[in-house]
Amino acid sequence: MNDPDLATQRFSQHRLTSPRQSRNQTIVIDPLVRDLAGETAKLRSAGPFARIDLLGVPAWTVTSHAVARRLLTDSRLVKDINHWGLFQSGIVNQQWPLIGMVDPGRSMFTVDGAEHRRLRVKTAQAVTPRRLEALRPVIDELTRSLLDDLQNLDRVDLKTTFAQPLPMGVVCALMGVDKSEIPRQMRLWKAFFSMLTPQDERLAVISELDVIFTDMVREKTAHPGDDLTSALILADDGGEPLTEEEVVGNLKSMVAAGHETTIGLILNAVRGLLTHPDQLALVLAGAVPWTSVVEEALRWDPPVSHLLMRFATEDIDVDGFVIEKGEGVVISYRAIGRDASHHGPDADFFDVTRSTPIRHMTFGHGPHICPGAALSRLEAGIALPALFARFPGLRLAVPSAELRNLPIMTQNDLESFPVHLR
Ligand code: STR
Repeated sequence: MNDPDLATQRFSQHRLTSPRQSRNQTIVIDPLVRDLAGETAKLRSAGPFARIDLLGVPAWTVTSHAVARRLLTDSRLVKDINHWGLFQSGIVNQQWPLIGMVDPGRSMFTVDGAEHRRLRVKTAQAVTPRRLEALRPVIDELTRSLLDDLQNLDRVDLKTTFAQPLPMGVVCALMGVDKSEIPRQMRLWKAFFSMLTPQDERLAVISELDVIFTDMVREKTAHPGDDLTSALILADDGGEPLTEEEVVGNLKSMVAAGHETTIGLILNAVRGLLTHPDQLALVLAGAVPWTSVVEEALRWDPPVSHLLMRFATEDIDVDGFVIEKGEGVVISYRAIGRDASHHGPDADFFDVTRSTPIRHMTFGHGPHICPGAALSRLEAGIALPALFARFPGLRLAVPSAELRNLPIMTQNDLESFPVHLR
């Protein structure tokens, strides 16, 4: 179970190469994320398109900001897995460990066009400035109480004590998931995302999550509350109301996306600052706003390394490069954030004083652009200044190079984040 090679070996039956594909160099994405910086560099030098191997399954990835921007509004690239040739032929099936990332059931994450607008509009509408303002005191209060709990400690894991409980607490409050459910949510999503979880166990976790969320939607249908799940159930905009499956799908997506990504944002921002003390000093002196820290962390070290997946409904010619009908396309946001033709020759450097901090595309682009972007900015914008105000002497308890990524192929999240608070 902890043998690092197991995860890859199990899927050797999926290994396949067509003659056309084998002409290209293939970059194997490491399921255990042992060298993310090295992987990003390789992808960048192969760009704007790179052939990648996802546990034996081939796909294209896009590593160029400009090309990704074009493709993300191209209606010939869709999210419905039924357009994937390797899925149609059965080569990709329930045994592939990433199936739950690509085929999580019907939700705004998996449909396009008019159907997508119908599924998405209520969720996106709910994350309005007004709803966010209503959440601000919740975030303030949770931040304060987590920091209070750390008050008399010195060496702690900032992940389990702060970066993780904050976004999970916030998204559960937003969606109406009961507080008592949080430990179980954490355990299930951890198993869902980890590439070390055996596939039969992951499929059981997915079923368990489906049961939990379906029960919750039934309960809220009978007794609506003041939460986004109830709002999704009740929403009446003149169109077809969302089905139970659709509400469950959106709810699952929001809980998954709303915690796993924001953990990475908070930790990666803290790591950037602690490893660039001159820049931290500028921020603490008020010379650089916290918003610039958040945007630079999003660009330089995004919480999402690779976004799976889109499928070509017909051949798509991008400047002479053809994505063939039925092929799968990944967007590699971490490589895109380092695109020198967009961010300049210093793209590889963390620099909170950049004059164009917001030009990154880490939240995506086009119809599927992250509906939680404003919420994550709000959370990080509260959490980071509060953390450094409370513990101005905050420092890493291990060398930055020793921080390990979680074995989550698509995400950029850390195993733990040991710090000294004073
Ligand atoms: C996890 C499993 C599930 O039940 C529903 C979804 C849909 C939304 C996905 C989520 C997934 C995995 C993490 C994602 C999220 C949308 C944004 C988030 C991909 C597949 C990111 O990491 C960008």
